[in-house]
Amino acid sequence: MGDQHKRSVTDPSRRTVIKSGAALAVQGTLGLVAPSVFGATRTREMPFDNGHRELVAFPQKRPLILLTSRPPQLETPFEVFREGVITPNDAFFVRYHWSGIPTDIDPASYRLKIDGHVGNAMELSLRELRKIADPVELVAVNQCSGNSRGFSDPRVNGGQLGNGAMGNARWTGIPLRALLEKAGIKPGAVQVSFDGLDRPPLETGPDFVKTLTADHAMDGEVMLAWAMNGKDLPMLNGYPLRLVVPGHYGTYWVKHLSHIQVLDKPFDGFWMNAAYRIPANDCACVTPGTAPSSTVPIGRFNVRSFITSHMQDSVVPMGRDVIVKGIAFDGGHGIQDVAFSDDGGASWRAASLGKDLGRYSFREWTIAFRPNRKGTYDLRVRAKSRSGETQPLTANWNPAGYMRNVVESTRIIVR
Ligand SMILES: Nc1nc2c(c(=O)[nH]1)N[C@H]1C(S)=C(S)[C@@H](COP(=O)(O)O)O[C@H]1N2
Ligand SMILES: [Mo]
Repeated sequence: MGDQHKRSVTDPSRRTVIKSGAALAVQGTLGLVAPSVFGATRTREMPFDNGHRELVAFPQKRPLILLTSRPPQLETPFEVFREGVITPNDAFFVRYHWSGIPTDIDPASYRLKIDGHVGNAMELSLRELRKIADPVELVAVNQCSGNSRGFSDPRVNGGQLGNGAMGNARWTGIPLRALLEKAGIKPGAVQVSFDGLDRPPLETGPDFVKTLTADHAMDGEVMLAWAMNGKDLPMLNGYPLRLVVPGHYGTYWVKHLSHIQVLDKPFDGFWMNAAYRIPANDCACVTPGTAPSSTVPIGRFNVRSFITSHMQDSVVPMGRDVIVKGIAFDGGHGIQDVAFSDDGGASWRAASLGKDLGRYSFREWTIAFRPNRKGTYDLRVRAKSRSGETQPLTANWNPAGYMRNVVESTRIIVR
């Protein structure tokens, strides 16, 4: 897709670059055609019923697991997480709700509108927005509420995802608070709503609009981000500007931001009041097959950990150290420790934690274990956050399949 550096809005040569027709074509145009044109290069079987998937390469993306093509919903193949704790842009998952996604955005004419309960409503170009505050950087995980939903038992409706609807990136932008202050957010503001350039295909569908409480929006951590891992956001991940809501589920990370509205009364749109709600209790769970009596909007991630060095049924030799590695993360307290078991959870010992990239990032962990018999081993990993939260040993269930964080089991074969 061309030289990413030339496409960066941080590049001083941006103006000349985007004036040339060829550069514009890569900068602001997805060039979206039927995904079959890119070819289904491979297929894979997710480890649950009806788990047959194609791997398809959309623009700016390597082949990813195709859930739907209109709109694109793409899952990261799990082996990508073995490449490192930062998820490459071209492998980062993609989630949309409506097929009316933008495929062609001119960064020169793009504007972000901010209005509502503010003293000075504004419409800002990218250049003006970037001048509001010094840029900040944060490594943070973006994870879909329905990540791992396909493992729900009993099965639930919704995209049947494996564990790849998550990714960890270094985001660059400005604090949302700086913009809200510049716009003169007024006393009495209770919520802030966020809308992007995508639209439902029919007027009757509810536009994808999300809200944060005014306090959350003003916490100084929520970001308006234009770059991901040092490059422009890929079109499918929200070019040219998206919300980054550290520690919170992806549903709040609105892409292609176009309109921010400060509200003096609670928002009552579909995507807050009907969708993305969880049972109003500590486990966000109910007895499988039942409905919750009351719900609240989904919020922060619970704690999770994964083995990334070995896939199910990997074969390793007997009598030699096996280095097992993986990742852990939570909703922002940071990882306290990661316990590892090579005997299906009968005994546990502590893994070593890798470099700390911040409390919103994936945290690498590693441990050596020496299998001394042939046969299968059931490897498990269980993280604890600095708040003391740990992963459950049996899966919690809710009707939308949100927030799965059970201790996973990876079987390996020793020969
Ligand atoms: N404009 C817009 N932003 C959106 C969505 C959407 O449908 N439209 N989906 C949200 C959901 S549910 C998730 S999980 C994240 C996924 O971010 P990604 O596609 O960059 O991985 O985007 C969020 N932002
Ligand atoms: Mo999501």
